[in-house]
Amino acid sequence: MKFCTGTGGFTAASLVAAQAIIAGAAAPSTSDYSAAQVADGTAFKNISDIASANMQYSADACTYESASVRAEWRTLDEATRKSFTDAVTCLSTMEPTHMKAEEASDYPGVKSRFDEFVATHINYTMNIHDTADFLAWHRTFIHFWEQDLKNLCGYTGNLPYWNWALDADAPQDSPLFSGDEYSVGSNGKYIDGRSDTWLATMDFSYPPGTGGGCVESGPFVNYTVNLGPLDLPNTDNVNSSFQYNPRCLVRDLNPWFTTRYNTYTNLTETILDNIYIEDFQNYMQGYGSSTNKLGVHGGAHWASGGSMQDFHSSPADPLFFLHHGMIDYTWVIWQNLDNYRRIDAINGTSTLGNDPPSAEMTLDDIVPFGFVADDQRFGDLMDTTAGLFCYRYE
Ligand SMILES: *[C@@H]1O[C@H](CO)[C@@H](O)[C@H](O)[C@H]1NC(C)=O
Ligand SMILES: *[C@@H]1O[C@H](CO)[C@@H](O)[C@H](O)[C@H]1NC(C)=O
Ligand SMILES: *[C@@H]1O[C@H](CO)[C@@H](O)[C@H](O)[C@H]1NC(C)=O
Ligand SMILES: *[C@@H]1O[C@H](CO)[C@@H](O)[C@H](O)[C@H]1NC(C)=O
Ligand SMILES: *[C@@H]1O[C@H](CO)[C@@H](O)[C@H](O)[C@H]1NC(C)=O
Ligand SMILES: *[C@@H]1O[C@H](CO)[C@@H](O)[C@H](O)[C@H]1NC(C)=O
Ligand SMILES: [Cu+2]
Repeated sequence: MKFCTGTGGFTAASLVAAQAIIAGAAAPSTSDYSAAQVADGTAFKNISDIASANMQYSADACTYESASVRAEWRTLDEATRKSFTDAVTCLSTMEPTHMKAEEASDYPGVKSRFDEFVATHINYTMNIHDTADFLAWHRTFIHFWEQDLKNLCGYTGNLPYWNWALDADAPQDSPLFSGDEYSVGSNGKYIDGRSDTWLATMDFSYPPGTGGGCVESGPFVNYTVNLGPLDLPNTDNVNSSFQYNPRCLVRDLNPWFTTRYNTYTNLTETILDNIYIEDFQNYMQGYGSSTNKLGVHGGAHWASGGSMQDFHSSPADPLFFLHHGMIDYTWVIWQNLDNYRRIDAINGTSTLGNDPPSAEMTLDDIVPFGFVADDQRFGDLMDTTAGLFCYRYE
């Protein structure tokens, strides 16, 4: 069901519910739904609709009606999907736009505009994960990438996202990875005979996925990844952060991760069981828990395989931007279920796990975007219908 635009399309009940939340009533919790509703996506749809209804009370210049709408990949028509992946290929074959000639020797792996995004994420990895600005930095990073697809490569749609909860049972069977020309490229070619991988930092081992080799059909079959990996298991990692290391795009879709970390239950509990921003951002990234070691964020990264598993260079796979669209959508719902308290809620410092210790961030801090774009004031990155942004999800 599409959500109607304009208050005329709302039922009286949803208006009352929305106003109750604006007035400060508690956001819904998991106990408002049956386990079946949490597991099958019904509860997620309901809280997404409540958050959308709340967004309509925004008094910003960007209105609910004027906001651009980011939709799930499989709901896009074929022409839009193809124009999106064509624009990504355009970005990956375009000269860098921000790196100065005298900087090129410091960044030997930066060959394209797309690589400037990857290099910037590598550069700031330790300052944008498990920090106060994890969500805001990645929101802004994918926004600038979306703007480049439009402004530099003629894409006329909006950034699509990947709702992995729809594919949690078997991501390898998802239409996203069918490998036809309207997909985001296939899974990696299946590699037989691999053994389990022990992840010492996580204290668990996981079985090989359903691919493991190069993407074999679809839009990114000829794609060249230039940067990374820096920290992958079972791989020849680079010896310097920005080393030139050209190779194919590898994927290894793995239901072992998605069934544990990316189900509708996992997604919905992330939003509903975490009232405070420090708990919400920790739960989503899998920090501070011995049972939830990856969260929905880490789960889909590990479930994708290849570059997506590399902490530093994960944006090298265009899938990163569809995954982080879903992460941003999750935050947008969380924020708008109680927008008065949550839009500007932040907690934490600017160093991963506060190691080395750094100051608590404030909304007046300047957040760096390296070769991507101008640095931004943190407080300007909190509301998707104000400042730089004017978009919503459905
Ligand atoms: C969400 O679910 C509740 C309880 O079933 C219902 O009263 C409400 O109308 C729903 N809200 C929306 C926006 O669908
Ligand atoms: C990939 O490269 C091969 C060999 O150059 C070419 O035949 C094929 O059309 C390319 N496929 C795509 C999807 O660009
Ligand atoms: C890193 O250096 C070692 C030792 O010289 C080399 O064997 C390895 O291939 C290098 N890794 C990459 C990705 O270049
Ligand atoms: C994710 O949800 C599944 C059921 O859908 C459950 O078995 C699993 O324990 C959940 N994972 C976490 C980390 O809560
Ligand atoms: C951040 O959250 C922690 C844990 O709840 C809390 O102790 C701390 O006071 C919070 N910091 C700020 C600045 O609110
Ligand atoms: C990397 O970080 C340094 C220090 O903040 C900055 O001067 C440089 O421009 C950054 N490079 C990229 C590619 O982000
Ligand atoms: Cu990241």
